[in-house]
Amino acid sequence: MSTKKSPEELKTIFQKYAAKEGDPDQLSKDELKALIQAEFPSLLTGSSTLDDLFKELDKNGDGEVSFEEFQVLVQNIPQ
Ligand SMILES: [Ca+2]
Ligand SMILES: [Ca+2]
Repeated sequence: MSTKKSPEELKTIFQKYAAKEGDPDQLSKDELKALIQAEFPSLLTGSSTLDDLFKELDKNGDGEVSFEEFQVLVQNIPQ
């Protein structure tokens, strides 16, 4: 199963999960967790934990992941 998604699909996925609580344009850690578990479970195999991923993604350290920050994750998914 390929995890490759088009930019439009990614935006749709991001918005679906980001809108669950708080700022609809930002993923909280809980929202990121739900997104990853449902859409990219392969990211949590091996040594990466959700905490590691979240820290890595939240480049500006505001405690939430924006769509720009989220795209970094997707580029790192092994195809
Ligand atoms: Ca949110
Ligand atoms: Ca951030």
